[in-house]
Amino acid sequence: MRLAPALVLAWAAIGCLDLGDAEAPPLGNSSASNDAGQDAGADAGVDAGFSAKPEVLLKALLIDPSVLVVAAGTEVTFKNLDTVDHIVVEGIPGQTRQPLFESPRLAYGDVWKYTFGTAGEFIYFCSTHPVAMRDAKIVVR
Ligand SMILES: [Cu+2]
Repeated sequence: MRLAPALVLAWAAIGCLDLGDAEAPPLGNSSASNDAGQDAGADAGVDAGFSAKPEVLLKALLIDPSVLVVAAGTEVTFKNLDTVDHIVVEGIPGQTRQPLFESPRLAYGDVWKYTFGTAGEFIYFCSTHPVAMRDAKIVVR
């Protein structure tokens, strides 16, 4: 199939809008691909790639970011920026099994680091605020 350049441009623009967070379609070598690449680049990076920084902030009784994506073997930093204490625990509130990881009690400014050695998705919560701070996730690839 052969498309007129103007049609390719229009398709690229529509594709960019429609796809939004999805993967950008593989475009040809026209200038449209450069434009689309720039527009979609940030979103595609967030969706497909790793988080910019392997760091989780415990702030305002929130876990930020709620989903962190890292490569296997990454050491993730958890930092408490609240004046109340937090304890980061793998799993969900109320579970009876032993968590895969559990931080010490973190006071304001405290940092705790944990290395995620194997791929998987690890849900965690704060055991001092199990209602407000739960269902956060570390995705390890
Ligand atoms: Cu907490």
